[in-house]
Amino acid sequence: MAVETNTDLDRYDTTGFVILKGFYPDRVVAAARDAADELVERFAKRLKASGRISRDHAGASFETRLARLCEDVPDEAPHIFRKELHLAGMYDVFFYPPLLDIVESLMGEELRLYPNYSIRPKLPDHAPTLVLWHQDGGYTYKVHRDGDHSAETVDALRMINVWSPLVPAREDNGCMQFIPGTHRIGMARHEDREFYLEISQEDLAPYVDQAVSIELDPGDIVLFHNMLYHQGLPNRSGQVRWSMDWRYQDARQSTLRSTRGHLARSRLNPGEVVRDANDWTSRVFQ
Ligand SMILES: O=C(O)CCC(=O)C(=O)O
Repeated sequence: MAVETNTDLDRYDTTGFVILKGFYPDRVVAAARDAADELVERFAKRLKASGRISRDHAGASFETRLARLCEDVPDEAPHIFRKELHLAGMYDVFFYPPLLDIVESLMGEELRLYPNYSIRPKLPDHAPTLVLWHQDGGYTYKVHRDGDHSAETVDALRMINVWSPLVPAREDNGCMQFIPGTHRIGMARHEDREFYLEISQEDLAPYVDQAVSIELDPGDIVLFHNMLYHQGLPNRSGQVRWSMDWRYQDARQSTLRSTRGHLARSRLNPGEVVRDANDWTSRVFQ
């Protein structure tokens, strides 16, 4: 499979994505990894307290500890962390000024952190973390029916997704794959599978041979359009593929969900913008 290296922001409109290598300084990556570590520690403490595990694998590496813990309690394996992300270490990731500058240049100065921000531990060979071919808009249209919105309304959302790994992401451990240009072809039909939606074979087949793998290192980010066809490959390695994904939206639009997100930049409502890490940790997922 071709590994894509489009780093040209001017091609974002055409391809629907851009890779920015070495974007975050080491301190931001380290703080985000510490946040993820903290989530694992809380998970281990909860299992220990309930007597479901006898060993907390505290000496295991960041890349392996969660997998070791889950070997004993596979039914408890987390597939995503969302509400838990109001941690200081995540503030610099989501509200990093150079990132907001780029997003502002693409989408304007009213920016919301969309109420869909995640840390994903993709465990080895673990179906509940294997995200199938989809458009994010497919979930907004089919799953989040909080509003009575049409496919066209979803397509008109001005939104930019960001994905960044906390460990090197390669084809063998479940990197992302995109199909360039598919953000321009409108809403695909999405079918329900056991854990996720999947674009129907009829809508996927004409494009799937153009898929590219997005191999990234910690500190790299990829920005992509929320209507782009994308998937995460299976994790065939023995370690956890840790990653973060989040989205910004033009804050003048509705989220089309009952949750409102948090303002990242605004001239219209400056008092509501998340001010700093303390402000972020005092807020909740909404
Ligand atoms: O991380 C993955 O494997 C999938 C993430 C994804 O589909 C997304 O960020 O929209």
